[in-house]
Amino acid sequence: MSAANKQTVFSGAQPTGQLTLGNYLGALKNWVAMQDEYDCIFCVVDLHALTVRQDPKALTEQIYDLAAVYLACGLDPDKSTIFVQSQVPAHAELAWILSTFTQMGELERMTQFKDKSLRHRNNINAGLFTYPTLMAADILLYNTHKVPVGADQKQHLELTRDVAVRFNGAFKPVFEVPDPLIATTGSARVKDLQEPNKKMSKSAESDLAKVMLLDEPKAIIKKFKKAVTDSKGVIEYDEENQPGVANLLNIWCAATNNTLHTALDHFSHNMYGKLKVESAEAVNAILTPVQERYKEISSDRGELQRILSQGAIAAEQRAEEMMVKVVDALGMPPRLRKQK
Ligand code: ATP
Ligand code: LTN
Repeated sequence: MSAANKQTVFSGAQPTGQLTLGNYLGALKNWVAMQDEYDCIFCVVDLHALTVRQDPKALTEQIYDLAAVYLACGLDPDKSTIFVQSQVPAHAELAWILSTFTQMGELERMTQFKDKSLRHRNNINAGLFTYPTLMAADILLYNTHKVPVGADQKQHLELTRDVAVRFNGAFKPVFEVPDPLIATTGSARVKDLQEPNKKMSKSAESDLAKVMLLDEPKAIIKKFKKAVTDSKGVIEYDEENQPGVANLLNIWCAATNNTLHTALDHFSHNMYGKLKVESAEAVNAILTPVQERYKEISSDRGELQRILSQGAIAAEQRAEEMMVKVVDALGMPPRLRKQK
């Protein structure tokens, strides 16, 4: 199928530090699988990362690092558009416009805003509050049909849809109204290994809580062995009463592409030790090749920059086509930038 007949997919992650197994199983693994069927656009959302204070030198490294991880996981610049958000200024421009179509009350309800303002009490900046309007701009700029994300992003996607419908209703149908694509299995919400009621997050303080994509195999085994379970001693799937065991089962399923049914068949009548070790081994089997590719890709910064510039040029052209329609709908003078 040619790109013209394919539906468009957009997704992104923030360059706020190394990715976790949660990012991989909840997002990246699914992105890679969509590249043939969809016209895919994958972004390093560096403007979003500014909502938490970043050191400039570290931010540069984190941006290239994340792009290298994208490629190492299997995102392919020959199939998909891969770029850095700040290199396409239309994202920030449309975000401003969309912020005027978003109510304060809607933004106040966002759980990510509430969580992050609790964690960064001395820097509750306006960008943290309007974060979802920038995310809506990312998505709506490209006539996106599908947005593959982890379950934590569902609320932001609902807001994006509401804003698109509101704008279209006020003027004319300019934006495609996107659908979220959230896995129905446990991989959409990988949990913290120490506090299995919380999502596994890059920014968790405890090292044992999160498995990083670039962790050494030995460290991964150690983290799984120390994962918090319970005192029941039976392997059953019960998210409420045995969240730690449920999380390990979900991770094993996602890493081996097995169903929960198979997992329960395989592990019932066993002790937690076997579940922990086999989950760690399954994770190592998928991460080791990613780590090898990452080493190779990140050693050539020039090539990485070339790929990202090529992606940004392609993205910019598409974004500009949308901005032409947006300013027209709003009644503002035509864009001066040349269309290619
Ligand atoms: P932070 O933890 O710093 O808030 P994050 O990892 O949640 O960051 P991103 O890097 O922007 O944020 O997330 C990239 C993608 O990974 C998103 O699609 C998000 O839904 C997904 N994701 C993040 N954590 C998990 C998790 N624990 N389980 C499943 N998917 C996740
Ligand atoms: N908020 C998202 C990252 C993100 C995103 C997007 C995801 C920014 N813009 C557009 C999908 C589509 C997160 O995962 N924390």
